[in-house]
Amino acid sequence: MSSRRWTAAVCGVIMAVAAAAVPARAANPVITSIYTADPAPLVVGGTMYVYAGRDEAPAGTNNFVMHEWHVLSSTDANSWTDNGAKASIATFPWAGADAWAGEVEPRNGKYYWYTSVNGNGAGWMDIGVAVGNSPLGPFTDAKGGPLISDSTPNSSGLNIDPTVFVDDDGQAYLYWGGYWGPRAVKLAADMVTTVGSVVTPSGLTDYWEAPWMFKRNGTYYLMYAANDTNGCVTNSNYACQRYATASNPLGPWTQRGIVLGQVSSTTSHAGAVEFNGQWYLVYHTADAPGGGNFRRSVAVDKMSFNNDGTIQRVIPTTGSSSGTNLAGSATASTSYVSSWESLAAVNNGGTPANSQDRTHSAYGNWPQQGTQWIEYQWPAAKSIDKTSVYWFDDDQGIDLPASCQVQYWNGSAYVAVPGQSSCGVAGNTENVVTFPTVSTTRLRLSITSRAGYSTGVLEWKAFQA
Ligand code: FUB
Repeated sequence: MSSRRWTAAVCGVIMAVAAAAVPARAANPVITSIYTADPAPLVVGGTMYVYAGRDEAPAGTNNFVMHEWHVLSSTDANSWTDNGAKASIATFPWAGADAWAGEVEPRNGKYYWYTSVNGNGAGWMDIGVAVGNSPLGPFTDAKGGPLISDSTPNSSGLNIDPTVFVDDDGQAYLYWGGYWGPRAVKLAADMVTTVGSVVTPSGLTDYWEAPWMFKRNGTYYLMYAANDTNGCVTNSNYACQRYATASNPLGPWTQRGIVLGQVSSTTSHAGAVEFNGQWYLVYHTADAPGGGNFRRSVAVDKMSFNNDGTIQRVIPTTGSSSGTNLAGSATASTSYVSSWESLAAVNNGGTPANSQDRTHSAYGNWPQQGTQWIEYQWPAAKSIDKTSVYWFDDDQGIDLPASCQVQYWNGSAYVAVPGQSSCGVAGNTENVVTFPTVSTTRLRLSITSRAGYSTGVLEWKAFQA
């Protein structure tokens, strides 16, 4: 089982943002001007809106830093606009941090925005609800306090990730929960009051977090993030999207399979919506330039159903992400790292000022000499045609190397990447190596020291072809 814990980020002063719409390019990720996560789609008329948290974590920060939610929009699911922050922690006067996942549900001409937010009181995460008169707001707190908190009887171990669904008979349902704890409760017609007891839905096999509820042809679907290694992920720090179906909105549910496999970010959070006659899956990855587990980006791909109502697995498209540094989404390993140095330095996105700059930490292998290596591994094959390395030189036991070579895993062994340009060993600069594209899950940098010295690296990048 995963040992992940979502660490609360320190909250700063929240600034109200009145941003002008920012046009974006087509292809995934759909927006790269900011990092966006936990998307929740909503179709109103001819527009698809996507409500998403903003990942603000600086490169190298291993916590969520999230203060506000943005609204993205598109009229063709291809070209996207960032309409700016339409809600923030300041929308909820009783809250103070962690603008995590949310979803907007329309009712009676109003738009109810259910969010995960840190209530800063007893317990940790709560579910709040804001209301607005249009899909773009303005939104204000609709309740004056949490709708769900740790003091709600039978609440989840982590009260996050609300999804709200209004059935054809007008009954509204709220689903939520993290830490393997899905929960559901009815909502009153006012959309801000719960009705009856909180129930624990049954049949959501391997449920981890991030539920998404919808109905199609009379069948209820509940999609959710799972992190089992029974076909879902190769490493339970990651997640996939499973789904279940039911003939009743409160279950019991039957798990049906995987909609989306493991993505490049550890978290996986998705929503599904029909727009202009086509179903779409909206999810997040770490695929944007400089992206990572806390610097995620929204992606959109088509989703299809089989005749029997089961969902075909979505094949993520990456569009024109050529040139993206893939290192942030890789798991790094090494032949040796000194106990006081940090392997995490190599792919934390730092920009060294010079080869002595430890600002973003440093990888070093003192007292080893001769040939050592660092390596990246991805859960799925990447197409790579360039790397760059910034060497660490502490003017003591670690010096610039004598030579280096880029290698890749060919399925059975590490071999030199064919046709690579010279692997540079200069200090105070990025040493770029180019080569004909290789498709691989594992890339290695083999480093040979100068006699009497060890070697080190401040940053190693691997670029998508
Ligand atoms: O973005 C913060 C949290 O990460 C969300 O609430 C979860 O669903 C996961 O994506």
